Amino acid sequence: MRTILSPRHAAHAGNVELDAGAILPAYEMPSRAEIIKARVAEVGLGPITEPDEHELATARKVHDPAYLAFLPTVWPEWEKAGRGGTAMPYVFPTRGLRGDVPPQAIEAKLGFYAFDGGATFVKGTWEAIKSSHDTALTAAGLVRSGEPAAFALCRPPGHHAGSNFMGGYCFINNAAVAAQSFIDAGARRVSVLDIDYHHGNGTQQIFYARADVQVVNLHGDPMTEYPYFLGHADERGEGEGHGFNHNFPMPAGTDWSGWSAALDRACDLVAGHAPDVLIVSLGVDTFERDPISNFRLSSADYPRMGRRIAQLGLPTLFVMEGGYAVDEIGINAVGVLTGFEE
Ligand code: Q9C
Ligand code: ZN
Repeated sequence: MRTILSPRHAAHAGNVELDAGAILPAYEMPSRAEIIKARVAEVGLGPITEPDEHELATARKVHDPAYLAFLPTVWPEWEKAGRGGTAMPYVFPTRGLRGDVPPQAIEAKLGFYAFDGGATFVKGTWEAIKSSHDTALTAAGLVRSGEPAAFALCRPPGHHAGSNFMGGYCFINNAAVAAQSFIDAGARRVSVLDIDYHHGNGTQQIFYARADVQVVNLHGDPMTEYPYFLGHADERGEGEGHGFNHNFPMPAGTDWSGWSAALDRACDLVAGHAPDVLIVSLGVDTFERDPISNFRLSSADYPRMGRRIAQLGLPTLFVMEGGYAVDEIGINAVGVLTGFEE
């Protein structure tokens, strides 16, 4: 299968994050994409090409246009306010505060459009966000034109970004934009299977009231795992979307036996939806040595998961999400893809 990757991802670099009482370099760093790219080349998965430019019109159907318009303004406004370093939100309109009046100060706008401090900006961040969005849409176009599968090597990732919020290293929800692009091109049903360690809270929120895009999530139990405030098993969708959202929260320490049982159930739900296309939100932070996660999958498990997904027999778009064990991220992410192609 073809891999789409933009060199512009690398402009999103040098960010810091708050972690366990300290300010550390962000775990989401450029080498992640470069190591995956190197592994794609090493195993000969297929050609690696750059994305085409795409308008934000599709993104405006899954994100609030005002939120999308805000993203490119962050760094210029941050600089105009005399600041440098990493632009990071730190005040949020939580329960009991007003969340309906967009403020003027840039540090307040950041919090207005965020659920945590984990989506941070440096000078090149918007350029990288846009290139990641273009990567997803370009790879989606390949699947639309008949490729059995494609790999969108998106960076930054997207599944924590909701209709009007960023967080967890995510700004534009690349998988959601791709799903919308398939619907706009005539697909009647799409499934998003999110296998990142963290619950895809943004993807769930975007499609929660929709029956056309089914969302199935496998993840760490939000009682103890980030992003905490969404991802419980009783969240089934609302209105027309009721029955089209499925969550499989699992305890810390889950290994292949428990995880693969959930994957089997998730795949049965996808098959039941009979989608025209499957989008896999591909995170490999389920790995046993991931520095910020608590599952125990081994490198040998990733090809197994690819094989199970391939059994669905669906046109499949893989969209890169998380994974922070950088040394093994190439072996693990590409392992899913080679397993899929076997
Ligand atoms: N500061 C994705 O995998 N941080 N995002 C956890 C450490 C947030 C993960 C606490 C993790 C976000 C795309
Ligand atoms: Zn994750």
